[in-house]
Amino acid sequence: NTVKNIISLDCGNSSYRVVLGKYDGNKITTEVISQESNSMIKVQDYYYWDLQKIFDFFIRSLKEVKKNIDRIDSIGICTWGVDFALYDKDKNMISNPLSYRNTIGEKSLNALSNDEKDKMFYETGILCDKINSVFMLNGIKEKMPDIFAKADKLLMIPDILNYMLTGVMINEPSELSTTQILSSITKNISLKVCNKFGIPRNLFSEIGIHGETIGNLLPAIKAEVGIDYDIPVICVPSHDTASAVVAIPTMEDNFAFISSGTWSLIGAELEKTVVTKEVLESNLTNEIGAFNKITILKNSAGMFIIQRIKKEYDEITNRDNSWEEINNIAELYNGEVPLININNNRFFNPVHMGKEIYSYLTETNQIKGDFNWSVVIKAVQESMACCYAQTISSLEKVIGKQFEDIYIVGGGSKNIVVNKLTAKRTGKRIIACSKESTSLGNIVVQIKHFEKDISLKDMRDIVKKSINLEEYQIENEDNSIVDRYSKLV
Ligand code: LRH
Repeated sequence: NTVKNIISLDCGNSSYRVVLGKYDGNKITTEVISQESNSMIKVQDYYYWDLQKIFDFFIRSLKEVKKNIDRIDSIGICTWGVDFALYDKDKNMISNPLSYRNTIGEKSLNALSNDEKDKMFYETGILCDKINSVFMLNGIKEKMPDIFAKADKLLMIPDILNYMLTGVMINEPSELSTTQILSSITKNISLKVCNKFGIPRNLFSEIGIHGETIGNLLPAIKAEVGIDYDIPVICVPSHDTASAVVAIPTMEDNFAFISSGTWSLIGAELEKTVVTKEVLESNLTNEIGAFNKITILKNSAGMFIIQRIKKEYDEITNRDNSWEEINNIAELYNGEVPLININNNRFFNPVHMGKEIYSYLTETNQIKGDFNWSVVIKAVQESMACCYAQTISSLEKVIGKQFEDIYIVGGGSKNIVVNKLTAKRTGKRIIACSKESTSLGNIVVQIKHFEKDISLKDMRDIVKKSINLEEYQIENEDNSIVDRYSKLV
């Protein structure tokens, strides 16, 4: 058995990285080759992503990785969901992708009646949410009509990178389901949604199939990187959540997960979408996962809030504080557990996160007196755990299953404080998996290019042999805190 050298590019909102996975026929060893921070760039009225910069980073990383291995065998791309760019009929990107943290999409969501929102959910399986691409696309139509008129194709962020690398345009299904234009029930573009919003059906390309080749690296890129053989770019579950869920090391069909990064995706894997009133009322959504599985989940604010707080605290202390230092500040607080509704819109993109949280705590009579960081940080940690506990319990109700274990995947799985609190508030066993779960999932799916008969279970077995797990279990001592959290507005 020769070792396969498999490359993953995983782009998150706060950083992107290239990971080399070496697969020896049994397990994968991973190495982070390079990493850079990512951020939205505000130009005049809008926040944009810089895709050319990410592309350049990837090419530099390929040059780097090539130095130490004989051959790159394949490549797969994952990114966050919902964002996209429009291409004209000559296949040129019309403008850099806007970030979902812009507000231009909100108007068209707010214009929908409750009945219309419910209908959108029953049609697509996806919960109406202001970040869904369908609303952004509508915002573009209204605010940037010339751009919309010129649009011939819509590519999601990973589709853009795949296109830059291969010259082939496809729409990958897990990522496309975050638009709310693809129905996760039929797995086809919803003509009803297209017609309702005046979105041309032909903006969409062929829908990719997981494990198949999108195309080979373009000759000019091969020349730039300095290689003379073909490298296939594989259609992996390119929504980071979908790849991270592949990397859950279990042989069970019934498991709960938290994919923890900028966002926290709290959910379970199913064979079919569940489109009931209960799902709708619990704010759950049915996204497309790997190999046509469904991930039913809640899209919750995640590490974004605490990352923002750290940034603000770093700025005022004029140094790069470690996470341990940040956690220690929270430990200084010993009053009653402070709670915020982490999904309240006021925490979506405030000017000052710390102050916004403190105002919330004051307004809800949880705290008096001058601003202090301890209570703010404590509130975020505690509230994240409560949100997880509340969501897992509504998930259990709507799908009629009980979970014993919760797998935490992604960068946030290394947040020990939140892991322990989650164990405490859920009363369940928390299994923290790999920090690089998205890349592991991405890499293990690429194995299908070399081993056609490999199943999703086989992939999870490979992951299981490849990583170390940390477990947390704490008696659930007080349910009243989760109840208190559930009542917050
Ligand atoms: C998580 C995620 C999430 C949302 C958001 C924009 O990284 O992909 O599922 O779609 O980013």
